[in-house]
Amino acid sequence: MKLIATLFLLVTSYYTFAQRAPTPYGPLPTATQLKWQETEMYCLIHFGPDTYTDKEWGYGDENPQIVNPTKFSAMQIVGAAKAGGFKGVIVVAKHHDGFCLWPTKTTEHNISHSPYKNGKGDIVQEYREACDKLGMKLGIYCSPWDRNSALYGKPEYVTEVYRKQLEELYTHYGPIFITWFDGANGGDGYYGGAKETRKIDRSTYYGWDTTWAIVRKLQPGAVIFGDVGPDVRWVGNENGTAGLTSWATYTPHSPVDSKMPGNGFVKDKEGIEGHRDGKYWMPAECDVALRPGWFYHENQDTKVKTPSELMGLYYNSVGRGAALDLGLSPNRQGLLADNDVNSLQQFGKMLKETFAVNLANGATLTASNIRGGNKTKFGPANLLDKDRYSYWATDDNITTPELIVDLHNKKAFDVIMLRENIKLGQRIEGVAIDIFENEEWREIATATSIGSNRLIRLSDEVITDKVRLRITKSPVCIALSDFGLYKETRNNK
Ligand code: FUL
Repeated sequence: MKLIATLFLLVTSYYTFAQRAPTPYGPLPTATQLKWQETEMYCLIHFGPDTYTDKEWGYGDENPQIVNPTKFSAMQIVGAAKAGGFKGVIVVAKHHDGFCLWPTKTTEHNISHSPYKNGKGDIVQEYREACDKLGMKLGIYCSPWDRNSALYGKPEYVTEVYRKQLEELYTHYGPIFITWFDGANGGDGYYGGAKETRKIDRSTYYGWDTTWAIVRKLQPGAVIFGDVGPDVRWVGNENGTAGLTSWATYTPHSPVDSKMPGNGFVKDKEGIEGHRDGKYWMPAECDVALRPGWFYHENQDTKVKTPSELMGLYYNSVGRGAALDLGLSPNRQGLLADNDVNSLQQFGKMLKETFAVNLANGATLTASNIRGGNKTKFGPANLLDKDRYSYWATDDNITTPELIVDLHNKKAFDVIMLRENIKLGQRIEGVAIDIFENEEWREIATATSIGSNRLIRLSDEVITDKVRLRITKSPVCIALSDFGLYKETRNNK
């Protein structure tokens, strides 16, 4: 009897072990960060006095009367973003010139003093409604630096103006998915007529912990973006490009050892690659404008990025586990110009066509190891089921497994997609991909960081009926969730 009981115990503990998911590795994303990772691409819309003065940074003395977008259509703008495959828009509700696109109680320098809709306009609200109609997400950027405010530089600006503006924006416009904090801070400006240079201590002035607490309280579903995160980091450039190696983990470092880092006060170039041993889950966002400038300038009408250029940016951002945040610039009428609309539309089409069919679907997958032999839970079939969180995992001591993908027929592809189940952290540090050609394996690509999404774009298409994925480096057993092979739709523009 005793023997049977012991055997029973042994068998059940073996199966319990076999069912046990791998232990998570390193910092992990929160539920809001996971949603943001899935959002992948959104736009950042700059419109305001600069649109009318042809500037990028208004001084703060602009007359609200100049802002009059007689044909403003949030539907046209958000609709063009949607056609481009973007899932949301971030509205620049106030830029450095201090002009507020919503009728705020905090300053006279706002849309209600412009002729737009006879002073009854609320552009933030119009974006909210367009987003709701089109199934798009809304985000908000309210510039900390305010070149109009007489109080800028004093503590009261932060407590009585800036934080009150955030409270208005986070209270009256429904749920937002991201709140965007800019790093450009302090310098010369109008400042209520003082017309002087005001410097602030970028490390302490905004009291970021207290400011972020407003987001957490009023918009718990929003991630916070900034040079120092805390949820999403700036990538450290405005080229739309994360590092070829880009870790989701990061520790913001201050340029001055004795001071805390802050937005505009961080070793920002470290954001390009992140840190493998970073203390926080803080993936990168890559912001880049569709035109050379963030605001509309007529003389840039012919310099709109082409669909192919946008495709390149997509690989360099989303394809490296980061997000793509593309700047859009409505013109003086309050519309996106034709070139911008066309480029977005064609880019959206290319993207959709490229990723419509995973050429690995229907393949036979053979893994060198499956965790606990449990095919259903941890087998490689999970790589093709379109669920970002079901995954192929190996036993704890197996860190460099292989997977053979038998496509049965010869297929041509030039993009490889890999994704980890990031609920278990970022685990893999190196992979190699081979194709079977002339009766032997030939290596065609290698990559380092994988994380939420990794797209390897080959310079030329390859044709094969068998692909091999080798995990070459991982500190712990793997948890890979997706494998894809795609043929890119290219055009010459
Ligand atoms: C920068 C700002 O200074 C630019 O004007 C623009 O808003 C860009 C998105 O962020 O830091």
